[in-house]
Amino acid sequence: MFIQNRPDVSTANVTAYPDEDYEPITPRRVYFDPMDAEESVVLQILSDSIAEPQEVLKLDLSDPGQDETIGPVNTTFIIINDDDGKLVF
Ligand SMILES: [Ca+2]
Ligand SMILES: [Ca+2]
Repeated sequence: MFIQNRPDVSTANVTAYPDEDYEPITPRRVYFDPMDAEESVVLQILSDSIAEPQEVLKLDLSDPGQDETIGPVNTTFIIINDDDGKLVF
């Protein structure tokens, strides 16, 4: 029997700000085929012209379908490296 795992994926802030540093993803389904451990999600990073430290957001998997489970790792962190020059302290 062919059963897909269909959790939701969504973005959450750590130090990056939605609509300022990245386009947030409201919870949406991703589809894992049986024995499939990877799926791709396109995330839009928003550029600015401000020199700033690295910014961090995360992708969370949640709300698996009925009779489905999510493994112990349900979050991945994404680091946005600044490309606007050196910070001066
Ligand atoms: Ca920024
Ligand atoms: Ca910047």
